[in-house]
Amino acid sequence: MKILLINPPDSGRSIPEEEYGVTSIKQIFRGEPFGLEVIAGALAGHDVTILDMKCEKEDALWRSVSDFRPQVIGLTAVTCEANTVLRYARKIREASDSVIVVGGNHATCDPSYFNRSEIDYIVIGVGKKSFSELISHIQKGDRGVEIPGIAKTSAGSSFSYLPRNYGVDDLMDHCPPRYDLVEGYREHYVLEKLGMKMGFVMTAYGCTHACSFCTIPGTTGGKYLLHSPDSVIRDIGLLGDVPFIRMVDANTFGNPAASRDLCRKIKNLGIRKRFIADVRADTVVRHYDLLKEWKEAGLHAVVVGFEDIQDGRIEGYNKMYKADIIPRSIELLHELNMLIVGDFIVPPDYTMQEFADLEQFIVRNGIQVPVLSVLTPIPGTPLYERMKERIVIRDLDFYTFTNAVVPTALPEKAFYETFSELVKRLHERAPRQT
Ligand code: B12
Ligand code: SF4
Repeated sequence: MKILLINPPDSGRSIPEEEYGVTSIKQIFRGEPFGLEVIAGALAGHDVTILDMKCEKEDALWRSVSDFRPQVIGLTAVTCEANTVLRYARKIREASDSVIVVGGNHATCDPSYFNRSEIDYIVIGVGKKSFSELISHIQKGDRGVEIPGIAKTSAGSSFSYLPRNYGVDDLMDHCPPRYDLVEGYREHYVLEKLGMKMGFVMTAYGCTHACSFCTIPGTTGGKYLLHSPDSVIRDIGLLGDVPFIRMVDANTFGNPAASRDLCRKIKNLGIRKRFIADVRADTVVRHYDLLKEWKEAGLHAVVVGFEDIQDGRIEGYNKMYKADIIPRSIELLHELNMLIVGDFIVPPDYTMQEFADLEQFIVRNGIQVPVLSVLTPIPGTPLYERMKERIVIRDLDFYTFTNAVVPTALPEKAFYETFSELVKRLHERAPRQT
């Protein structure tokens, strides 16, 4: 069958960018549509194309639909891309009779959002195996089948689907991601400041924790699923001469023993790459030796979701550690000479004093690349349940993690001015090399 997989363009709106002169909020890491490459890996025998609209102009989409004439079109979306994907789906529906499937982070968090006539199926959570099962059924002409983890849309009537009991089988380690399908785009997937190519691999899916704001635990039903070290090494090899490897796990060192095993294999095989991984602050402190081994294996930068510096707020996020672990983890990362990309969440009820304390903390602790986002309740998360009554901005275009979607404690203008000025100051301080 002919299958077209579409990565939507950069979407969404940002008040600090539109009104307060911030230009630096855009992600420092650009990257390939890895979720689509992964699902394409399980579609052997089919004619699959990936269209990355983050690198194309809009007419490429309509050309692809009319020239390639796909029988199935799959779209992926995070929350701020959901409306763009619906817009695409509506236009595709008018122009073709393709089966239209949506998957990815937003489809997983809030599948009912896509229960509309322009969509046929919604794939929830880890989608590699379930989507390949769906394709087999569609090929046989069986479109009514119930597959766990996939919802058939029923616009206008009640919405339900069979939940899937995700397991390592869903990762289908024996089928590598189809990196070849984005080869033509590879020059776009660069580390902005260095202009160096970067490729994605995944070592583990899901997370060992369940922070209240985070969408990741929902993608695996709360499980932490490990890829085999051999499959990770195979994937690094498939990326060829790409110098930077971003491990796009949400939590790379969640199983220290397995992670040590992978690290040693990389070292023993003499693989020489610069790795970027996501790590929890408490993992750095508890498993410093592991980080040290990874440093020797090429770990260059770590993305750490510190989120806040106060115990009360950290507890509210269910991070499961105390604030004092944060400076200790930073100290250890400095000892390793590791580049720290530190994520912090600014809640809409932040006070001037809290803004000042956060800035002081970041500067004092020498976090080289601080990334500030505004607390955003994504449907499907515990945080959303807590905040939903107070939400004043419901348009998902604003769910770029840069806007206050509930009222701010400070006057709104003061909140955005303070946030934007802080982002600009921190950006100016950041080192040229990431
Ligand atoms: C790499 C990455 C990026 C890359 C994206 C590259 C690309 N795709 O074009 C870049 C850096 C550009 C990026 C940008 C942003 N990102 Co981002 N990103 C990630 C990251 C780290 C990894 C994604 C990934 O590759 N996962 C691995 C693959 C295999 O998993 P997957 O994509 O979920 O795919 C699986 C399933 O979802 C499903 N699936 C996915 N798509 C489809 C499609 C179909 C048809 C089917 C059947 C199945 C299916 O099957 C796949 C295999 O199981 C995640 C965190 C994480 N660890 O997941 C955040 C994450 C996805 N990003 C997030 C956010 C918020 C953003 C930004 C808004 C941040 C910002 N302020 O700029 C922007 C959005 C861009 C925009 N404005 O349009 C959030 C999304 C939360 C949400 N619901 O909105 C996440 C979860 C991180 C977080 N902090 O919570 N991001
Ligand atoms: S924020 Fe990080 S540690 Fe917390 S659940 Fe999400 S991925 Fe896991």
